Amino acid sequence: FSVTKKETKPYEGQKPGTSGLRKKVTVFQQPHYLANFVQSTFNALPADQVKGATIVVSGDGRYFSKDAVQIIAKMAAANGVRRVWVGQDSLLSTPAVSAIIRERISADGAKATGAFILTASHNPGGPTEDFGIKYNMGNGGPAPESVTDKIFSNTKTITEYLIAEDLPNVDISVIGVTSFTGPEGPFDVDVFDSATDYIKLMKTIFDFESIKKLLASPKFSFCFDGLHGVAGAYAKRMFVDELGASESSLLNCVPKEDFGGGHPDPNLTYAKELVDRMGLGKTSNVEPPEFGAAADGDADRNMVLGKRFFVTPSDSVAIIAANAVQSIPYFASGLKGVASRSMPTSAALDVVAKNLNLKFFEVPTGWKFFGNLMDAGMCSVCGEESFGTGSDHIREKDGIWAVLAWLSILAYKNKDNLGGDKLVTVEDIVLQHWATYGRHYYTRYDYENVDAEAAKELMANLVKMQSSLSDVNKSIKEIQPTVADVVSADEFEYKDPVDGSVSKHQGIRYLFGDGSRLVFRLSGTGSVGATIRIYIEQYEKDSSKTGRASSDALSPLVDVALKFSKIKEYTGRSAPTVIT
Ligand code: VG1
Ligand code: CO
Repeated sequence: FSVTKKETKPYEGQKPGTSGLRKKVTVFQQPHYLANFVQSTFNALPADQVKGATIVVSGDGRYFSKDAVQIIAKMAAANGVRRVWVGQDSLLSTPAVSAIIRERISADGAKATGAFILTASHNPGGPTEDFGIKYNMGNGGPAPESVTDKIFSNTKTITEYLIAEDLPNVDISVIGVTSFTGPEGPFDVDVFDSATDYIKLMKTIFDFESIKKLLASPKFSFCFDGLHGVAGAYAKRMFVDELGASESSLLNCVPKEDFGGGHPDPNLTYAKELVDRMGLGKTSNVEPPEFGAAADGDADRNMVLGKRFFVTPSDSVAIIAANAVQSIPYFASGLKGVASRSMPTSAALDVVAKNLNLKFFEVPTGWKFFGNLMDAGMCSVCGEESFGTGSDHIREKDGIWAVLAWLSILAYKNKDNLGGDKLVTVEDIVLQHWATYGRHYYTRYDYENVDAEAAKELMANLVKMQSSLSDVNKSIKEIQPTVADVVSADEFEYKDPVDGSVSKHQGIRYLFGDGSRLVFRLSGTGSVGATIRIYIEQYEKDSSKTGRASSDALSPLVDVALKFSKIKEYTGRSAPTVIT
């Protein structure tokens, strides 16, 4: 093949958000739009991570992925990349990409130095929906802000990019290596099975035999919803072939370019079919399974449900941390001293960390902040309120890992009981956890796609109000006289303890005397307008009061959050789009 230099002009707005660049497919289909971003990324990397390098290119299989893979392969070839690794049909979950960067070795001993992950995660897919791209580094984690800032600044000045226009398209539905020769030497496209490396890694972490026994127990029943995302490329191999679950326990596990027209977001609103099946939605006469779970489009998120019971993600990570050492072989020698969570995530994990005498870190939203801590051996288990849970086995959150973690905990708690009358259930485990550690009532209100200017003004007002706590408390008391006082208020700022880098403006916090919190942030993953997130949390230590309905317990604080922020006045919205 030969190399062509193409002239181009910068596009505005190619700033990577919380997790890469996410826009409508139609935006990505503009001439050179994707190419500009890819070249800007190559130009932001050290030369040895491009020339002669091995790079992974794949994603959640959403619409436009197959075109994007071919464009990126041609550009990689032209930029001197030695080979690209592609999951069959361009399918690789975000956690599997991370695992492949870290674990996979080519026949000649090469390892990948990075990856283009093609996903917009939980955003809908299809010709009029979203596409996304992000770059992960050699440690398997999302590029840090120092790199994404460089990529963004390159997109603002780009004038040309390199592409091997005459490189034929490679059939990525077929496993195998296709080799080419260019001006600088050989270039390979290596298409491989999407699931093998990932399953191999999971086997080194979990005790598959004990999970198998649990799934085989007549008392236990299991259900997994792939929401038509990339999790489907793993679910049958993992849960059916390896662990012995029945095929009928898998829902929506055929990956589709448009996610079946749905919103591949594992929460109580969008994972409707699973929610109904678990007895939390439409009533039915069929007895729900004991355990249910779902993953998002790129399978890095998870939702865990028991029979008629929802586990909040903030509780989930706390419970995994509290039980990891006994239940999961990977952690048998102890957690590396540290658990950590993103700032808006509830403090349930903090209480566990304190109890187990583990140091813990509070980082800004987005998985990239966990990577440095993990690389430095400071963090084993971490999680986010947004249905993200994971550990230092890779550098992304990991939906299927979280399911296996919960199955491991259930297997451990029931190991002498599989033939008994009644198994220890998901609900039992959570109630026991609350009895030991107290409960963090928690909810998040999302106002999606609101006017960006209005959102900015609302946030600016919340920052301005922070200058006088006495005024804050006066107006809060007028809304709800019974809530505690706000004792501090700030914008969250994080100094990375490993590299000293500082991230500012990471969310507006109002902290109450009784441990309650209100947090306000703008989403960094949307593709149009702005999304305002309000996080509402209240801690209850008294075990006689941990059994209330979450919405009842939180109702005064919710009232304060909505009225104090004047959300209706600013946005014209009388209700959130999604409540989790
Ligand atoms: C959201 C979540 C955040 C998560 C991010 C990426 O970001 O709140 O916790 O890390 O999505 O997840 P934001 O900026 O929209 O609040 V994923 O599964 O979309 O890669
Ligand atoms: Co995701």
